Amino acid sequence: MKESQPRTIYLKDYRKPDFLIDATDLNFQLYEDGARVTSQLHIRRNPDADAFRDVLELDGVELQLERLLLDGRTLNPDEYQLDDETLRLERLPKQFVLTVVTWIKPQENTCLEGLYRSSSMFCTQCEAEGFRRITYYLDRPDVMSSFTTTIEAEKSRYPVLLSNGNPVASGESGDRHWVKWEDPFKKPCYLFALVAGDLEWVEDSFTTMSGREVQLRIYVEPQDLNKCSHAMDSLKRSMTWDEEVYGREYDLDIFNIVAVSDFNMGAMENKGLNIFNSSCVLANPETSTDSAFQRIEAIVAHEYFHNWSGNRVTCRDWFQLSLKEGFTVFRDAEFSADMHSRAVKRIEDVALLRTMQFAEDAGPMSHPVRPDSYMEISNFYTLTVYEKGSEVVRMLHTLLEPEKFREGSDLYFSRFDGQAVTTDDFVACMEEVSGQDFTQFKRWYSQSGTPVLTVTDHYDAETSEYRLDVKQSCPPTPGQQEKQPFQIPLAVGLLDGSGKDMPLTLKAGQGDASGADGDLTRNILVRESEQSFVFTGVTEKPTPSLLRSFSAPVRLNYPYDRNQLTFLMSFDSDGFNRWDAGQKLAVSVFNELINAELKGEQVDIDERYIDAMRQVLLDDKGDHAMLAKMVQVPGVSLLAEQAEVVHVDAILNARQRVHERIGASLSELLLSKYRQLHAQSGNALDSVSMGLRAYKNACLMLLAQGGAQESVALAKLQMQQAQTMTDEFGALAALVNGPDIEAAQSALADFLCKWKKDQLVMEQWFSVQAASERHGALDSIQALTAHELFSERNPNKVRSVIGTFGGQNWRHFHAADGSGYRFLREWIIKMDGLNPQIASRLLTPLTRWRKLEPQRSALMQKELQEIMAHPGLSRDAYEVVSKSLK
Ligand code: 0A1
Ligand code: ZN
Repeated sequence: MKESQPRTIYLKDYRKPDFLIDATDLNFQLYEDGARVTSQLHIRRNPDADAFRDVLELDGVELQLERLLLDGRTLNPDEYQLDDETLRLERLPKQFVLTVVTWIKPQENTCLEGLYRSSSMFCTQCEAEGFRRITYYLDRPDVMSSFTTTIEAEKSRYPVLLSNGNPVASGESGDRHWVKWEDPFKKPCYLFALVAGDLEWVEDSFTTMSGREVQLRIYVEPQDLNKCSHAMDSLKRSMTWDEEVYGREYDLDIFNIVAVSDFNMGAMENKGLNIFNSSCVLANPETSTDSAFQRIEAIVAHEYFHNWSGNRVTCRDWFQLSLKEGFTVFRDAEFSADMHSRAVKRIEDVALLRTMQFAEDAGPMSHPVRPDSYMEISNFYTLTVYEKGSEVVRMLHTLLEPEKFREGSDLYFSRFDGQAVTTDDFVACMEEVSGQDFTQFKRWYSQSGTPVLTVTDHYDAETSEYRLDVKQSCPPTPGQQEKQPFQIPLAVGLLDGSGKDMPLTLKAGQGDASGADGDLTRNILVRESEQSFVFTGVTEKPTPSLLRSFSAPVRLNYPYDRNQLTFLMSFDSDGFNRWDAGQKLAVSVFNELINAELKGEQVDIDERYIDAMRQVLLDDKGDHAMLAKMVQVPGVSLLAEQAEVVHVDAILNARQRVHERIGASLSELLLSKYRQLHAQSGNALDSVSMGLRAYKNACLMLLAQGGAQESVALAKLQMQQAQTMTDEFGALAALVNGPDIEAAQSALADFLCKWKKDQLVMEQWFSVQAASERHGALDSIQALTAHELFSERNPNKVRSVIGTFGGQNWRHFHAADGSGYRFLREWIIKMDGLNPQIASRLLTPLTRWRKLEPQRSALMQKELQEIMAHPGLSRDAYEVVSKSLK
């Protein structure tokens, strides 16, 4: 914890390292009261240093230095300087071996960075700057070294000893044993990993495209052995996909995954030894929902894909984080789209982007995809770096089209293999293969904020010309008042009166577009702040379908009327835009209700919205996963994000009215749809069955939220008879959000009784209550935090209760008396003393205080000020709070 104000690090200050570490030999002796780490660093001056300074500054945090040797000679304390974060040595030879012996205490490590304990094992998390909690090192990603790692521990407690690469030697003495690992690939220390524990594993193998056999293992605690097969299958599918789509082959003889229960994030791509939050890898149909299955498949793929996009080619500095994360998210999204429904995957990703990333981009922590400064890098593992970064790569993919994009990625991987590079290097490869100039495009990396596209149109029946007038702007964001225009691919289709796509011909000299004349979708290229595009041969006034498949991460304004939206919902050939038309319709209906309520007026719910829902429910041919998305009512977070000022009560009342109205008008249809889907859905794990279950449970939830009493009996029965967790949990959620409180309470009790031994199922049980308007009042939340299965040391539990309450429970978190805010503040302060990364993430909902109506805004601000005044606040929390209050 820091007393003084943390320092800001700037991209513009980047300098190459003065020293390089060619080889790193590590030796870990693990004990019950601590660990001794001996590291031998083979160091030399960097011949390419910007301006060589003969001062070696090694990073180190909370280390006890036991010995320091230079070329075998022990150094006296007056031969080096040591402070809380640095070990400094001067007047060094050109090349030398530094031996560092440190004593660390994994047992007392509650921040879960560096080496720590989870259950009965030792494990590590080094990204971004955790390695400095293990030993003194040049903890920066552009210092790449070869590693050997010897782990020694008590044999009976820790029969499994793992690190990166391949095991090359092992031995025993007395009750202790050791294993030596060698990683042939140079890597930055953030990719280092170690695991020691009493683990079991499932094993499989994969033959790569060049015919090499790779041994695959997933290590778990013994009770979880029956939850590994899905991750293993996902891994093999990912390996095949990366060979087929990117030509990328795995490079070691072993690929290991370990599941740990205490983990700050989802998973980590350590070279050859991926470490996963158990919730992101373990699954079986009895204990895991279909969404969990899909999430696991995507995360396994994501971490595996990092082996090339991240590990073989890594980041020069942490400002380049999106180089690996944006690209890898794009890769995993395409993988999931290929495995399941492309449109549904796109809908899910865009929904996340629009609710969460847009909010981030409009808030006090707004930053470019490539940030230009930070205080604590852990705060920049954000939706902007990951999801918006992926959208930026997607736009490059669109601009190049698949073949050229693949050429560009081949060039990138071959040119920079084994190097630490920048997002500019990545874009340069795409420029080189395509001959396009991406100078303007690169503003997507350097400018923050969500661009707004305002489109109007004009049809001229006489000339058969249709003109789109496009304006772009981007609101000011912290540190960036003025923005330059972006290069935006805007995918357009034009529907004729019967709902068919018209062939598109762009008038020459009116801007450019990808594709060819006659195509049904064209990506017009918006580059100016105001620009017009003219289509010729348009024989009737069309309905435009704009931003198809969400071709750019922008807010789009076009004055659609509700009839046009229902028309697009039925006929747009772009699945994403069919769904989006429904969203736009719903949001416009909600806004009408909200605005009326604020003026003290009463308006009726537009019948066209209810009708549109009815049409979806009557659709017997559509893809069920897609229909499940189409019937979803926009969440409070989306409505809040789109509002200028958030009036919580008005939004909640509008939602209640809409739910009641759906209940009153559509219950019968929902019931019969539910019954029909229930009879068909079964328990198989294929995409079709998952779609059926998703749609069925969406219908059940709408019935429950609409107050239909029938939903209670149906949900109870579904819960009793469920053969999958999707059905069991879907029913529980419907009861918890339904009209019968007693039924909900007894279902929660039964569920607890049945599943209390399964930590991951219990996380779901905690979060369904924490999110509930009915069951998540503050006293219930407090009771959850006192529950014997809750632990403040376990990030998943904290997220399930406190994170869910702050992020999703709009009714009780935003209680008008400020009690929800106070409660969150207390938890943030408590967590900050234990695990600053978690504390910092819990802060997010409070940082949105400026958008709320005045009373709530003031209450939230007051809590932030209290946190700010808390002595010893971590750098993580300090950065978020101080920027929020600015
Ligand atoms: N690179 C990982 C994410 C990750 C980042 C930080 C962590 O600890 C602080 C852990 C994981 C990924 O993208 O999956
Ligand atoms: Zn990643």
